[in-house]
Amino acid sequence: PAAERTLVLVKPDGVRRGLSGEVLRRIEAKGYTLAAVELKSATPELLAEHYAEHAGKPFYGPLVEFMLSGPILAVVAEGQGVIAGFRSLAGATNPTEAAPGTIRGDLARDWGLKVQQNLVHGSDSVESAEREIALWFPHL
Ligand code: DAT
Ligand code: MG
Repeated sequence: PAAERTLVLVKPDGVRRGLSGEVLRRIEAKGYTLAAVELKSATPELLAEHYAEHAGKPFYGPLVEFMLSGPILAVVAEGQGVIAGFRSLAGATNPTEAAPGTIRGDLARDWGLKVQQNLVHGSDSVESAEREIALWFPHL
């Protein structure tokens, strides 16, 4: 696989639950490198761009509201195949369906919660990764 960079976000539920370090640990344990790590507050404008592909979907409003509910740890991770590799580490979008051993499978829950509270975001393609890194880290 090619050397790549991906955008990882530890979402507000992950930061609130003190799981930022656990997510960083799993990224590093897999052999990826941390190129940037910064605690940020999202804005509606930033999220409108970040989640542009989901605009108009039924879960869009609750998703944006949730992403504004607290600080987010924004991370750029580097390594060969890291875009697909981090999505494997993250597991399926729905925490109930995410396999044990994955970040979402081990650590996220959705009893009484919503699918959007699935702890992490990871870019899904080279194009998304470049676009999302430019949004969250304009100086990189
Ligand atoms: P992923 O984050 O696995 O790339 P996605 O890009 O399809 O998933 O969706 C972005 C986020 O939106 C996802 O992390 C959680 C939320 N979401 C997706 N599908 C949903 C659904 N059916 N109901 C509620 N939230 C959903
Ligand atoms: Mg996605």
